[in-house]
Amino acid sequence: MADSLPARVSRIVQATPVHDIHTHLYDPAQGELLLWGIDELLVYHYLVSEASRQMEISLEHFWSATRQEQADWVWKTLFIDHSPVSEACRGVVTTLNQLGLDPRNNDLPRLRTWYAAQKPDRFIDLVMEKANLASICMTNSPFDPVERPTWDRGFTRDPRFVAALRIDPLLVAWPETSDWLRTQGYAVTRDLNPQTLGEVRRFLADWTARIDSRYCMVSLPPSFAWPADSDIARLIEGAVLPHCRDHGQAFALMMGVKRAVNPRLRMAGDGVGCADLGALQALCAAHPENRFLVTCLARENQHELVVLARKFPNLHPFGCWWFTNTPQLIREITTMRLELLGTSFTPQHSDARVLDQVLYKWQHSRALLTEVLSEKYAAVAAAGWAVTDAEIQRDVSELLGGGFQRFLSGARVSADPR
Ligand code: HDL
Ligand code: ZN
Repeated sequence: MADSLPARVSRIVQATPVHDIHTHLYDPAQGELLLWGIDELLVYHYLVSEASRQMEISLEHFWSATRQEQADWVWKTLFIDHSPVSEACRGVVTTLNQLGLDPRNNDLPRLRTWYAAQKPDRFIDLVMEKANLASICMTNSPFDPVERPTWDRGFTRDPRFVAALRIDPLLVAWPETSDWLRTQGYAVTRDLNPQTLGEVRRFLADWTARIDSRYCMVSLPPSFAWPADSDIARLIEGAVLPHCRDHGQAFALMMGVKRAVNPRLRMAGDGVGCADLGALQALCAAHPENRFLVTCLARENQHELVVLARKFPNLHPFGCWWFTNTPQLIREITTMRLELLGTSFTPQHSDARVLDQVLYKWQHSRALLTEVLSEKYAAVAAAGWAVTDAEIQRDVSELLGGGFQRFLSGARVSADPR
């Protein structure tokens, strides 16, 4: 009996390698920066914020504990004392299951023993094969005092790990960052005059070349406005966008994050706010020769983002970012995008911080993409257009990174399924 439509879609989605276009993973040659293992999985900041609501100890006690003790508290709180029904908890279960480990019959010591027996290089290959990843895009920051020395020392790149230049401190903390830039040999002042903007462009060009960056990225608060009489607006207009034009780079905006809403939670303390997408509209309209990759953190911004993408071909929506990376919102957002944009967007990135996480983030996302795509193919078949497997493959390749790669290159999209 011929495969059902969902079965055909599932087979193709599972078999198509994905370009993971935004993660916090690192090249294996960058050593300890690349996190993996059960304790790192459990102290993921998504789980820390969830555990902090029900943990028997104070946050101060938790932060004073060792990583292993922290992992013990998260495991007890979210998996033993309560059922792991949240997306991040289910992710840990999926990850262990994908690794052939039954979390119900493996207590933490047994899981730690298993992980301790893994050889890092072999484990990386195993995880990338199982998750069927074509490439992993890192988040690389010249402002990170731990990461920068790895680039100063230099290392042989693993071609599976590509770079992206993260520039938040440059844009959201200009006065202080200008002082740091001077220590790096860039003749900038706090005043954003032509000389300073030129030196900022030299800094961006130097690091773009150094890491072979695929794009520039910044996360922005809900208050971000453009145009505006502000340092960030002047830096974007006078340095970042000209740099991107000169170097064929897309500019990725991650909009709507409220940093340190609760500082006591440390990395887990960030929140969300509705961004003013009028700024994005103005940027896309004023700079048609620049390419903008955009994801929004607030559910309330998603429809306006999709409508803006209909108006501006230089705007490429991507991902269900962070607090929208839940089955309910992934279904809603991906359906909205397919219904208004067809396949001209990138539905997902993993945002993984721990290598093992790509196992769950892509298993969960592939299942949801299969569900939503099958529904759309069935609807258009009922209207009189049944798709072929070759056309499904063309579309899925587009959605799982092909469209993104073409958008980065600036080429028009024209895929012929024959
Ligand atoms: O700013 C970002 O890139 C966010 O993804 C943050 O890193 C956040 O902490 C995160 O990991 N979200 O998934
Ligand atoms: Zn991220």
